[in-house]
Amino acid sequence: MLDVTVVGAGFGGLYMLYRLRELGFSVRGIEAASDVGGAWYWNRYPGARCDVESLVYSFTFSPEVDREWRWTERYAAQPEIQRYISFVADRLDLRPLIDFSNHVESAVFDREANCWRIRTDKGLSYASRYLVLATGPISKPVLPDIPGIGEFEGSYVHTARWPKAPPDFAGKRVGVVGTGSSGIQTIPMIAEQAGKLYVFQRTANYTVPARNVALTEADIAQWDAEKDEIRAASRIGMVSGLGDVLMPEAMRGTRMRPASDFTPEQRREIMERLWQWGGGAMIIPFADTWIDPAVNDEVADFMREKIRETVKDPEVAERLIPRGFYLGTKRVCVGTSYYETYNRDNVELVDIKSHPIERITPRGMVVDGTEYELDYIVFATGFDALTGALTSIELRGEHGQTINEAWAEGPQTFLGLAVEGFPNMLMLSGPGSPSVLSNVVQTNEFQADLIGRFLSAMREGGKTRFDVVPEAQIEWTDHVHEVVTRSLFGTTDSWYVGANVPGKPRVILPYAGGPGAYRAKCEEFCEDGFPGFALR
Ligand code: N01
Repeated sequence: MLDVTVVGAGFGGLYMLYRLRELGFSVRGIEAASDVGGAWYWNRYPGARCDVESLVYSFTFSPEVDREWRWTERYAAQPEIQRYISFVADRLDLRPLIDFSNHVESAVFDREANCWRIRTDKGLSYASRYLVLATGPISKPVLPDIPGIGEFEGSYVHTARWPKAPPDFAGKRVGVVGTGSSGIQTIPMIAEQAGKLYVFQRTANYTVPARNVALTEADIAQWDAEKDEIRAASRIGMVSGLGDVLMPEAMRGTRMRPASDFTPEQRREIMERLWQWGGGAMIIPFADTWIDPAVNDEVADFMREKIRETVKDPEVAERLIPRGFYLGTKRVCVGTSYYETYNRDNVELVDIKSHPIERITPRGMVVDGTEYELDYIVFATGFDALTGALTSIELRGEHGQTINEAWAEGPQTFLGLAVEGFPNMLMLSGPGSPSVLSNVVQTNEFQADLIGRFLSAMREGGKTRFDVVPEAQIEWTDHVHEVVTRSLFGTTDSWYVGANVPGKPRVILPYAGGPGAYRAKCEEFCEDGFPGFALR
């Protein structure tokens, strides 16, 4: 029997494998894709690029990797990130630990044998004392259920399942549905190729300019000097690490302070500087942007002005202006030439909020009685986030109950790490953890280290089974639900609260209390002998 099976070989799964192997556990990885990379393996649509800066969207645990890898751009594109993850897998000799091209269909806890029995679609099976699910927070794509989709005579594709042989849009009529982070990255790229591009927009979101640039020798030298400090800040902050790498110190400082520390003129100047600096920094220019509605409105108004300045047709500009939700409560997008793209003659914005898509026909898509003829439809329609990859596995706990049943009213976890009724099972970046509301790479590292510490303590204490204590799960889940009421996050229908998936319970999915508070809770858990878990 294996000690541990790790499902998923993205950033989290890879590091988990490494850590457990270093600690002397027998461990095996299972990955649905034919290569490492996780989200970065699948999301290879044109324009796919990380909207967190490459220097800080990297592993921090390995001096060898740090020394030998050199990022070329401020915001790395998908191919470079995929090369990075491959480099790490090779450098640390992790590939031999992984069974690729195997999708886990079921994982069932066997009470008698005290182990997880895991099966894949290719017929591989495993028995493992512990199960770690590193299946990724945004890995299960959602295709909208639009009548007639099967009759479409052109081709359609989801951004998160982009074929390795990419579609050739040259001169073609293309429709993109969805204007979240994926949509706004791919729309400008497709517009450059397509004969005609229709963007079907349901909700206008905020997009800030990335202002991506090549990294210079001087940038790398500055990073080397500052990286320990920046990484330390980005481990604990929701704010830091979002766009402030290589930023002058004075600009960084203002982001940690509430808006009321500044006069209206100073605030405007700060926002203008951040807008020009580009990237995620503008998402949260003041510490209370996501807490105080008045501050949020002021930042949102600033961005609305920028959209009006950029888009030449005032009617189109008005349709692109986000309204009706607080800035940041739907994830703000970071893009390149997004608003400028609507000044092109071959791009047309179609409003599907007031008139939803009626149906797909063999020739195209019907909205408000008009048939838009299309050769391709690109669905940039997002993910069943945080829980989708887990609930799509037949995951059965101690009494045969599925995770779907356990989470019928929304996910309940202890520290976002484990679930009552599912002994010896652990998650990385799962619901109830800071996950997508933090630097995910660093949170994965933290959780994987914690799991390593915990399983080592189990081994040293001669224990082979842990169970989440029901009260501990209730307490943590209540805290996750309570802490979100202190911010504006719960106010908006977004994938953060499961609102994008029909029938999914509407509850906050990630822990919104910040990675610093989360780490402190986890440290207490380790230092106090793992209360919340019953060990035997
Ligand atoms: O998905 P989304 P995404 N009919 O859910 C629309 C990460 N990411 O793939 O807002 C019509 O944000 C939907 O409309 P509405 C990042 O965390 C990171 O873009 O629901 N429209 C929305 O416009 C991001 O937040 C990077 O009204 C429908 C869009 O589709 C997360 O992944 C890059 C519809 C979906 O937006 C998800 O981003 C890309 C329907 N039935 C993504 N259903 C990085 O750079 C949905 N929509 C790191």
